[in-house]
Amino acid sequence: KKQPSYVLWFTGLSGSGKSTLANALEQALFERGLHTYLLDGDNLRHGLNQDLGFSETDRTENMRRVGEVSKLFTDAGLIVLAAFISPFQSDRSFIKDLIGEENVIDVYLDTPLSVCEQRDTKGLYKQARAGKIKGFTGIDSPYEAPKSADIVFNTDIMSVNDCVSIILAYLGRRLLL
Ligand code: GGZ
Repeated sequence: KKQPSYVLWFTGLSGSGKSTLANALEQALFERGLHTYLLDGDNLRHGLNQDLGFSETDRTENMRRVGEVSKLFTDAGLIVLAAFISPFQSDRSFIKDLIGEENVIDVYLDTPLSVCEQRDTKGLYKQARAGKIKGFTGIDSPYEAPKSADIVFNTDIMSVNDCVSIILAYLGRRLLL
């Protein structure tokens, strides 16, 4: 049986839990015999997008390229998990137009800034507050919250496992597993 192919698009602040959740979900999909590919800021910004910074123009270009790559991987029959801050509504809409609205499921990690900042796994918020990083999302660069995401989680009050179960149930209902 041919597996369904589509994009799971994770959006949210730095430290909101996008990569953690995308990784856990990828593992669960793998265990179901599904073929996936995970794209995130880490693997793309070190390679394909190493020429891009964090200006609004560069973030938009980051999204455009990620969108095109996601489209190629879905054409190849994979489930793509894309984890990017993707702060701008217009860029997220562009992705849906490019790949087809019905083929993109957006998962909004609505974790409060205060919680992301407290986690500060890489110490980036601290540097942003100190003015050592300029244009940091949530501090001095905007994050436009999605108004109609398919799935919304606050990872401050939800465990990774619960989030994974909810997404799997959602995908099951839409016959995407
Ligand atoms: C936001 C930044 C910045 C600035 C470096 N603003 O927590 P992280 O470290 O691992 O994830 C963040 C990552 C964001 O890359 P994306 O490609 O997801 O961003 S976007 O969708 O906006 O293009 C963070 C790190 O890069 N980082 N500087 N100024 N995040």
